[in-house]
Amino acid sequence: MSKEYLFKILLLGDGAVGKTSIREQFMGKGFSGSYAKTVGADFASHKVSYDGNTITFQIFDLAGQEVYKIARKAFYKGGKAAFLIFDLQDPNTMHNLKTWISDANEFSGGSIGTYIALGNKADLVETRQVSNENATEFFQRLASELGIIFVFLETSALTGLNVPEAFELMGKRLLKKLNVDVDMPSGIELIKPGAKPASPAVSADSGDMDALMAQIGDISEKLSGFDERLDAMETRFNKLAQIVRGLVEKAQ
Ligand code: G3D
Ligand code: MG
Repeated sequence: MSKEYLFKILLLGDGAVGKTSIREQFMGKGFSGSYAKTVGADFASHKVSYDGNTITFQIFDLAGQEVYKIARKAFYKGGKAAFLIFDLQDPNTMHNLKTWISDANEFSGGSIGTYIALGNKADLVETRQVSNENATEFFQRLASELGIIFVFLETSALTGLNVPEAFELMGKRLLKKLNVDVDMPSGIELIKPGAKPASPAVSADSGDMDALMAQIGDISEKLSGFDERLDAMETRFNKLAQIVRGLVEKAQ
């Protein structure tokens, strides 16, 4: 049975990075219907279907920096997720995303829980100034600093590169948070908060320990996959690791 979902998502980022172009690319050139200019923000809605689940994306796109300052509370209210958009030609637009996130947190009252970063204008190869590695490093640092999970994709609103994919990923991440069973796109890497310190080497033998290690192995495997229930699993993982450390100490 197919169900219908409605998600308000925000396009955040400095002027001219390509927010409006990305939205237009996603909605198709010919769209004309549900589009209206509101104070400070453009609003459009677009319906798509993934694995039998129908999603209406309510897409809010800033219309201009100045007007936006007046209207930002209304703009962020009820937002579930945000695309953090920057221009691969301009590192400043990437660094400024930190401010966009803190604004989003403050003005949405914490309702925005899913972020996908888009390095846009990937088609402009000659003038590119941010490498994939630099961007990944930047978001890794930001993930650790803010305790947020990111996905980073390179897009081009001009050629359409990764634009439908970015919305599909966003839709599916949001569905997954609602415990809807969806197939996540393959090959997507999550950028998660800080690497955990390595567990101590286990040197003692014990039947109990083997069983515990098997569980830890199982959980580690799941952790490396795409799973929004990361926090709960990490807590379980850490508890089990603590028990194993206790057993190792006893055996020594
Ligand atoms: P904004 O909504 O974030 O302010 P826009 O940005 O969507 O208005 O885009 C700003 C300019 O960048 C536009 O050019 C637009 O055509 C261009 N642009 C957006 N995305 C891309 C992209 O992926 N590749 C290339 N090559 N250009 C892009 P103009 O000249 O109209 O100002
Ligand atoms: Mg715009």
